[in-house]
Amino acid sequence: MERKAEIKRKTFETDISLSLNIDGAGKGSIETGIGFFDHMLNLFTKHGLFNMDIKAIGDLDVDSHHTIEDVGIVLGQAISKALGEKKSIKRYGSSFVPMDETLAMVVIDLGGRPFLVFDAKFPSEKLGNMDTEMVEEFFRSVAFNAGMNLHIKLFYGSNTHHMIEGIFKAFARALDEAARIDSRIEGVMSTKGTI
Ligand SMILES: [Mn+2]
Repeated sequence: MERKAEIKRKTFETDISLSLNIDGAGKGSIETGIGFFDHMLNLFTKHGLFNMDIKAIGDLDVDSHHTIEDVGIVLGQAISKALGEKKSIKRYGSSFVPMDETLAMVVIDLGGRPFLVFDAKFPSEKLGNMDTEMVEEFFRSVAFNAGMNLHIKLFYGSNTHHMIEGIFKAFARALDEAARIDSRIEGVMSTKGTI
């Protein structure tokens, strides 16, 4: 059975519809009005082998902040809903992804304790109409709404586009691993019996 979720969220700042299939094939349609962010969410969908559609209309006349933060909230909620009871999932996932001169690492625990460690600094403040400081805010929204412990570290790099792309690909691969069903796992992956 495919693990799926659909979420709609509307505020005075943003109007977002998102559908996620954890057991997808890397296909989707992403429209947030922020070109570089769409590029990153498409990479996430492809490299995690998820299916994801997003339509987000946000107050981009203010800046990219609310739209990116709120897409993160909705994606986090969708991950949590799609995973459901988290029965037989591997729970932990990690990935290193190089992109030319840069190397990114992402480590995930889907154990239900939200936390973000974000260790990355970007030389450019903007890529198109996306504020690069919003990358950290996006992942904070995802982590806290998905109940995910998320550690992101960028070891080195110089091109901001490569650096952020490496992070999103590593995030996709780590999440794909953590969410993967392992038939050897009876119930949930915890000696406590609950995650
Ligand atoms: Mn690119």
